[in-house]
This record gives sequence, structure tokens and C-alpha cells, in this order.
Amino acid sequence: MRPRIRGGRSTVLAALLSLALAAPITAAQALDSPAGAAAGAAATEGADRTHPDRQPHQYEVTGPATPAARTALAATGVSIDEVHARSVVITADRTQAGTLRQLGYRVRQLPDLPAATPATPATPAAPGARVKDFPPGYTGYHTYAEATKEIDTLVAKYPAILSKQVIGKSREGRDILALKLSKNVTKDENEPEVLFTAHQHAREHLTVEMALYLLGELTSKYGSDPRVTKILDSREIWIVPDLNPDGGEYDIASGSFRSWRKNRQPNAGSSEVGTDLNRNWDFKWGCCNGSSDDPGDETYRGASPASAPEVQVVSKFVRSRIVGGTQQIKAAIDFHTYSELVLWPFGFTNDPTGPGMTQDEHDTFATLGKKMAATNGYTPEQSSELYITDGAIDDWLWGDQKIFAYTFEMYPSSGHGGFYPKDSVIAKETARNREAVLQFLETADCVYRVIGKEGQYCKGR
Ligand code: 7B0
Ligand code: CA
Ligand code: ZN
Repeated sequence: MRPRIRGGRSTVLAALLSLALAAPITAAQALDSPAGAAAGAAATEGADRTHPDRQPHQYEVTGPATPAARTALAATGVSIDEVHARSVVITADRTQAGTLRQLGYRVRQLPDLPAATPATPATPAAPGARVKDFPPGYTGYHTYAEATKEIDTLVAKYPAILSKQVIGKSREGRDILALKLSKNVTKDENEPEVLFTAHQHAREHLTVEMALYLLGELTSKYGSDPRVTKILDSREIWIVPDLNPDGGEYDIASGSFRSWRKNRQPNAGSSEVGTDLNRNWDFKWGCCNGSSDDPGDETYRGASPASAPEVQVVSKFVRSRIVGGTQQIKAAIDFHTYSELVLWPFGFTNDPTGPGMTQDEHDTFATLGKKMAATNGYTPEQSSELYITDGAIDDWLWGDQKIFAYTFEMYPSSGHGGFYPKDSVIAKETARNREAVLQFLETADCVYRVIGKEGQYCKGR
């Protein structure tokens, strides 16, 4: 870890800033005097996220046109939300935007969503009061309580094919669930297992709806839809519908969206809260400029690999599926929003092959990724085509567990509400992935079949 320069703000930014600043402020002054630099203002504000300078907004940054240029931008700790040919959309606060401008980036603030802007309410909610639901236009999304209730109803209705386990607790004590779907669900049969995870990032609420859609579809169509029936008869499916319940609830608790990404874990020695769960997995953690060591940043990787309780819970669950020395889970999809992408590992390197990824493995990932993308109209690519990420779940699932793991970035492709599309799109945008998910499940017994090498890799199944 690099030495801290000043509490709370990105050392990367401070260091780059010191290089970028011209007279009259010297580099030494920029680093020493809080009044001397934009980074200083943030240090003064600390973690007072109610201050206007610390509110998240989306900004268009014009210029970055290559994976390397986007990685350099992401290395300042902002999250990259959209990638275009010669620009990106990021989430950052005013202070960070100012710093980026000083580094020479062309930065333009985009309009906030109406629901993301706190209305001036006639009767303001008491500070700390808990809001019970999503804002108007979004009430079709499930709060944590609503999702739990819906899941319990399904488990009661379909006990022969659906079972619920509490695999652990979030930092604030909410249950993290794993739902198992299979014929003879109470028995651990020798069937290929497939994992679906959702909602690592708090503001990506559509992904919880995706998990609930799959639960509803795979239970209600069993016995009537022949494909669903065959899949449940021959697979064991695990769905973790909400990896980050604390962040999700925090995102909606004020009555207007907070655009929160991380979990809600306090950070020792800092007033900033939260770890980016998708930078915290224990594979090549923090290796490659694909995450931040600053607790105030969107992509903060945490104090150590799997330091986030939610990552520990799901890692332990995945390892618990090693039976007789063999990982039972063969394939996995982690749902995110947005950009309409099908991504495969690795994210930590630009190399398509190399240590941990043979040519056949790469070809299998790419062929199946493209096949799924052809069904939903998403864009298929290796994750690092976007920008480098290290400590992401798909790299861990593949690199550590040899599970064919994909990241789906759901609706929208760009604009259209970004992280916050209205609830009217939920039905269409979840069902849009039905065919991809069914093909994925059908392929999971031998993923290498997609490159015609089942004889070589899947003998004796
Ligand atoms: C992220 O906008 C993850 C790719 C993992 N190899 C992409 C994801 O964690 O940066 N994009 S997102 O945050 N959902
Ligand atoms: Ca079974
Ligand atoms: Zn995400």
C-alpha cells in the first residue's frame, strides 16, 4: 500500500495532482496545504457526504478511448459507468470532478435524475428516519423486506424444488441467502451446479429483480415448460439474490437515491464508509491498478482480501461446494448494471490467455459469451476491454475455483436513467435474459461442448 498523504482522499489523485499543478502552487504546497488544492477541500470536508461537494453525480469525461486510458482514469478511484468510443460516463463528486479537470480531463456534469434529487419536501423526513419503499416510479422494485417476503412465499409454494439457506450475515446483520433449485431439492445429488449472484453494487437494484425473476420462472414453469423441467431435473441451481443488502437499503433509505455503490462497513482510521465488494475477492487482490486503496473512493478494495463480511460469506459458501475434492459449481453469472454487456475473465490483465487461462479455456469463454449475447443483444467481450479490474468476483471464481464465471451488465446500454431505470422496464429487461440463462444452464454440464471439445475435457460425466 502506498503511504497516506492526507486523511481520506486518494493518494493517486494527490500524487497525479502534484505533477499536474503548475505555478503558483508548488507540488510541495499542494501536498502540504489543504487550502492549496482541490484535494485539500475534500480533506477538510472529510466524510461529510451531506456536503454538496461530496454528493455523487454522473459526469461525461471526453478523451479516454482505449482500455489503458480508461484504466488510468479508473485508477483515480472513480467508477466508470459507461464506455463510449472516445468518452466515458463516471460517478464522482464535485471535488473529484474538479481534480480530474486539474489533471487535464474534459469533464461535464450530467443532469441528475429527478428521483435522485431530494425534493424539498413539505414535511422533511426526520434525520435517520427509515423510508419504507422505493420512490414513486420505482415502487415495483423490491426492498430487502419485500424480496425476503416474496422468496419465503415461493419456498412455501414450491418446497419440493426450492429451498432457502441463510449462508451468513451482512455487516449490519441482514441475512445473506442462497436459494437452491432442483428436483429432490433436499438431497445433494451428483448434478452439475450453477451459481447466480446479484447486487454486489448497492445502486444496481435491477439485478435483485433479475434474481427474483429467475426464482419465479424456474419454480412456476417446472412441470409445464419442458426446458425448465429438464434443467431442474438435471442441475442444482444456486441463487444468491442479494450480496449487498446493507448498501441496497442505504441507497433508498433517505427517500431519494444516494447512488451508493459499496457495502456499509466502517473503515478503521477513516470516516469514510464502505468497501467495493467487486474489488475485494481474494484473487490478484489489488494487483494491477484496477482498484483503489482509498476508503473514500468508489472502488476501494478494502483493507485486505475478503475483508468484507459479505465477500467472506459468499466465498465460504462457494468453497463449501467442493465435495470430494471437486468443485460442484461449474458455471456462474454475476449480475450488474449497466451497459448491456456479457463479460468474461480476466479483468486483471489485458492478456486473453496466459497463466490461469489456456487458449481452449479462453475460446470456451468467448464462444459461450458470444452465444449468450446473441440472444439478449448485449455486447460480448473480455472484462479488461472496458478497464482493468482486480479483486472482482468473476476473476476469483475462475482463477481460484475454475468456475466458468461471467459478469452480465444489464439494461440500459447508456443513458435512460443509468443505474435508475423506472420500474416499468423490470419485466422486459429481466425476461430479456431468459434465453441466455436457459442456454447457460443447459451448457453447464460440459461448458467445453461449445468449442466441440467435450470428448477431451468432459469424459466420464
Ligand atoms: C465493475 O459498472 C465488473 C467486471 C468484472 N470483471 C464490471 C463492473 O465492478 O466495475 N462494472 S459496474 O461497476 N457494475
Ligand atoms: Ca437434484
Ligand atoms: Zn456493478
